[in-house]
Amino acid sequence: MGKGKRKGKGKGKLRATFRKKHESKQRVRDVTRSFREHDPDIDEAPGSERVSGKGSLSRKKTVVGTWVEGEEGSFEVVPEVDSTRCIPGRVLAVRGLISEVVTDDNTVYECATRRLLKTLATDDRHVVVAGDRVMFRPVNEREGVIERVEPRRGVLGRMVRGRRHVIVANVDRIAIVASVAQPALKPNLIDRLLVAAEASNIEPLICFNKIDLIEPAELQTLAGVYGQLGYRVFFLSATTGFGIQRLVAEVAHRQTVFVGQSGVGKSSLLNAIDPSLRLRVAHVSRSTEKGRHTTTTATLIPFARGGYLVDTPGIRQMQLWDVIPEELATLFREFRPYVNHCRFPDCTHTHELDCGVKAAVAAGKVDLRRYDSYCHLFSGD
Ligand SMILES: Nc1nc2c(ncn2[C@@H]2O[C@H](COP(=O)(O)OP(=O)(O)OP(=O)(O)O)[C@@H](O)[C@H]2O)c(=O)[nH]1
Ligand SMILES: [Mg+2]
Ligand SMILES: [Zn+2]
Repeated sequence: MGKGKRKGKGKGKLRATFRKKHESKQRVRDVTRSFREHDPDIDEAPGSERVSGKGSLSRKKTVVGTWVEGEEGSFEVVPEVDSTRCIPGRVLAVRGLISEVVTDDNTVYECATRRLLKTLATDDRHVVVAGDRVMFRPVNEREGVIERVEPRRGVLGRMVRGRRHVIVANVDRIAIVASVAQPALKPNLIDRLLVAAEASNIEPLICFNKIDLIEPAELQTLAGVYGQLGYRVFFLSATTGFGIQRLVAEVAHRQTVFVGQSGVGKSSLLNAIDPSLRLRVAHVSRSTEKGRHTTTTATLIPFARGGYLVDTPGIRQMQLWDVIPEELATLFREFRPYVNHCRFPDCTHTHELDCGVKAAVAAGKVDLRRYDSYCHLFSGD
């Protein structure tokens, strides 16, 4: 949404530049066309917008909205909507220009997005994301138009070719799924995802899946390190059902997103948690030991025991966003007691002399492998 520096809540106005309608790229799929039959101007809802200028390529409008606190204390404008015509809902999945929105009474609508929202958005591609809470205007029993996206909390995202990519919004748990074999365990990827969880203030659950493929004792050291840091660790097998009950108790009544490499068994775990889901799973190809991205878009799945489970496509690597190098050390929670012991206030804990973190590693107080992970992330690997 339109971001601003305004300090304080209340009414506000935002000037926005609008593309002229003939430039709109918004002509896909029948559902959009059917909206146009009902309402040929779906992108420009009347009422709170006034056309206040004319240009050959664009024009400006004054949008009346409310300034609200958004992510990390920034303020954004949430447009006013006609509440007599709109109902609240939650976005289950976004497929192209169409979002699947579920209402409180469990009716699912296929929704287009009002063009105003696209204009206010700082990044075109993520006007609406899975997990968003929205206000939408139904046009019939199964289609509607999203008029407003509420400010997000608990956003999981990553960088894709230098751009911010929101995977899912409004979650309160990140289940970091790793497989102990096939594909091989990658502890550095766990650390990377832990940093993402710490940065977005979402509680992580570390899930070691496919425990049936190894001797659990082989995992004690690694799991012990995470356990000592206060992270909750789960040994799981989607195949045998091992550990699943404990995970079920953890995700009930919560919004939990399952992330991890392709083929680690995210969809399989969701099927084990709720066998009625029957999500598609795929065989990991033997030659590459890589999955083939069976799941293609983040999807919220209402959980019978309350809350939502979010299945996501596998990630190959996770480029962090919004983490500046100086911040990284504080996202490794065990470094925090030592960063004040460095001789240089701007110590990066990599090459400097008299570094509190390196001293802690040498003294065995910080795990060496975790420190290596930090160095990899710091160098931008
Ligand atoms: N042995 C064993 N195999 C498992 C287990 N969990 C999943 N698998 C297998 O691992 C493969 C991949 O599982 P998926 O659930 O599709 O993996 P995913 O993480 O959802 O993969 P993407 O959707 O591509 O990201 C399938 O062949 C599953 O049968 C497990 O606990 N033990
Ligand atoms: Mg999957
Ligand atoms: Zn240092």
